[in-house]
Amino acid sequence: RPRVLSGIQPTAGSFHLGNYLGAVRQWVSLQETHDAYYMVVDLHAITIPQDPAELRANTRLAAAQLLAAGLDPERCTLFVQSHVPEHAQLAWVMNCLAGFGEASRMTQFKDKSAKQGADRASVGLFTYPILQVADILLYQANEVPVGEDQRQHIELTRDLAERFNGRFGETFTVPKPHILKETAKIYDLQDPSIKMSKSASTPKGLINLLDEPKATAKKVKSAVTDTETEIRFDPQAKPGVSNLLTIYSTLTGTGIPELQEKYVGKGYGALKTDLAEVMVDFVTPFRERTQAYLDDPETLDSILAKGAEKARSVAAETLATTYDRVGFVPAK
Ligand code: AQP
Repeated sequence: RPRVLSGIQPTAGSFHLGNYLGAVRQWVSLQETHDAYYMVVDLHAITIPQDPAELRANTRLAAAQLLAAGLDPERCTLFVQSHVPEHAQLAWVMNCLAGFGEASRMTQFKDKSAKQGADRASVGLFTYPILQVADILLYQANEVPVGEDQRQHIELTRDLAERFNGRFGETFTVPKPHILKETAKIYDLQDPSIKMSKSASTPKGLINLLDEPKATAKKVKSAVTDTETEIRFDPQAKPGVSNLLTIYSTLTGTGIPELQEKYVGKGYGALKTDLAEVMVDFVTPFRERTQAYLDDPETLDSILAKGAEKARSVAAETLATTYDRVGFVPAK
């Protein structure tokens, strides 16, 4: 079985619809066909200032949401990044292989550091993509299921894997991004020219899966569309309506042409009312399942402990080979 690896940050508490449709939904289906490793990336979460109690709670909350979304610990390896120390260890080696210039070209860093004021951004935020490189290479992943915003980081991973292999001998699998065209980028409901994001979206444009279903329905109903009336998938001319169609189509498994057919002669109001119902039907059981995992922290922690043990066995082997290749004397 080919291997996949991906991670999600525990920073925001609730996952948003972009995280789910762009990434987590793919994770669920890939566990059936791939040897799948999924993690809550708490090391990444401390690249911006964090409250320790919140981080601890949000890490368990993220794991609970992944299980509620359909990850099955019998079918995949689910773990917390800091439980596997090899991530930080391999990241150091990768930091020494990456060029300062190439790291400086990462657009996510530029965007995020600009928001904080460049001088205040941490060195950790700067090397965040290099830690991501280590995350992926440790597991010899063939594919990395992510949203479009992560493409540049996967490219960097490929470059560094090839550089290492060229310099020290074949060591790492060179991974490919697994990005589904339809859901690669879910857009903000109020400003469909930007991606839905926990930091850039306004509260009205961002659908958090754990919000009150009523509030979610309201956000869908007040989504920005355009001044026409026709319901047609055309991301260039009609980004708002097209975003709603993408969300509707993915959550219900109905093709976009079928949806267009269904709404011939109907207005945006009808589309929004129906999509609001679809959303409520999706988030209501999701919230309940998440809460059930949170109510049983022992089971949750033991799932994560088992996942970390399995992840470590793979990660330790890759790290040992890497240390040997770069010339470290083995510890006796
Ligand atoms: N709008 C989106 N459409 C499709 N995929 C998305 N992802 C995020 N936003 C969208 C994907 O979700 C996965 C997990 O993301 P993360 O935990 O690394 O968080 P992020 O990318 O930092 O999420 P945000 O909301 O985009 O955060 P900020 O605002 O801080 O940048 C990833 O696979 C990502 O591609």
